[in-house]
Amino acid sequence: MKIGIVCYPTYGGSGVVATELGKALAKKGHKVHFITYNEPVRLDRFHENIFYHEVSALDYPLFQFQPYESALASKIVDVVKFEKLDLLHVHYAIPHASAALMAKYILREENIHIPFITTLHGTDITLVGRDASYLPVVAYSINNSDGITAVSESLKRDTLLYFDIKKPIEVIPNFIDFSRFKKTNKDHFKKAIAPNDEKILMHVSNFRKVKRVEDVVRMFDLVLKKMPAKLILIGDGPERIGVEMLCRNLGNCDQVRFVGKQEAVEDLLAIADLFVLPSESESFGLAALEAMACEVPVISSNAGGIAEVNINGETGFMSEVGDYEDMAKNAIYILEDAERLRKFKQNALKQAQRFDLDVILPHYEAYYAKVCGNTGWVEYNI
Ligand code: GMT
Repeated sequence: MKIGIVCYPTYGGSGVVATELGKALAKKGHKVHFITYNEPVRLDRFHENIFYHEVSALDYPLFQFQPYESALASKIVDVVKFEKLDLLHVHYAIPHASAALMAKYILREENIHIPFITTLHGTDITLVGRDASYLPVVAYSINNSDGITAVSESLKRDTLLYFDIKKPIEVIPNFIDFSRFKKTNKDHFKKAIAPNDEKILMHVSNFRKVKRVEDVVRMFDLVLKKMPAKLILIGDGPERIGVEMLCRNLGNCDQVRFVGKQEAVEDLLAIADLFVLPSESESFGLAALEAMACEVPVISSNAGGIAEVNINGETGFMSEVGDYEDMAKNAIYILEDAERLRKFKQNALKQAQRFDLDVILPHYEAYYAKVCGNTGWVEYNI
């Protein structure tokens, strides 16, 4: 098939899922056209079946806000026509679904039919999309998508709760590429970070409020009172300064390391004993899945779709949002017994295998075929 993928090119769940999906589809012989305002960060090397089309929005002094949605819709029209795409797959509803819908309507005037699938990722529904400033457009463009997928059952429920959706939503969960995310020996990192064999706790996020990174630091502080430990915080974002201040106030800065955005997260996950994800809202929790693939158990909140990934008492533990004391208690329980920790690590890997890319990718391909009605794209099929 010739597939157009519209996504955010930045670090972050939806962009990562879209890019990894595109790369996997390209490997299977599909021609994948990324349509974004920057080259996606995970699109790091040349592949003969991957193409990149940059959306450039003309700036003009009149614009207080650049009309990106119009520029994107125009680019989609151009790429669909010129590259003769069979299908568009847009990730994160805002503003990608409405831009795709506008492009679809424009192309219809020229008798070109382009189906599009909208994949809902999380905050496009739970936080931003349901805000009155976007809701009518988001609801309309989801309802007029040719296919809708959500990354978890929980997100599907939330979508039906917040919007009047008239079409079926297919749940296709996030996936993991085990050729990249697996436990490897990084003893030299471990020695550098935890020279006295301290337990290593880890957190990866975009440091937005919804991630509750302060809870990570607070729970870690309680763990520290029971055993020697180190905390590695990966990522960057608006909350980072507040989190750094909290470490100073708690006096645990020597045990906490902020490493910023990292390309090779898997190299750091290889030395972690526990992953901490206390989010207030989380449609799936791809970061937790990446940790589990590297055999790292998860201490998390029970928000949203996390329960579909982290199995309470098996692959880690879940607590109520904000209950960092319970999170610390659970962390200590796992870490204080070597055999218990080993078992949790084993379970984490086993659970992650359910989300293997090779298992999930065929679901997307089958859904593409269903949405395209098995017509119109067969000639390009490999
Ligand atoms: O977590 C974020 O803030 C990034 C966000 C995104 O859309 O880029 O992630 C969302 O999509 C991921 C991939 O589907 C999910 O694994 C995350 O759980 C989800 N984040 C939230 O729901 C907060």
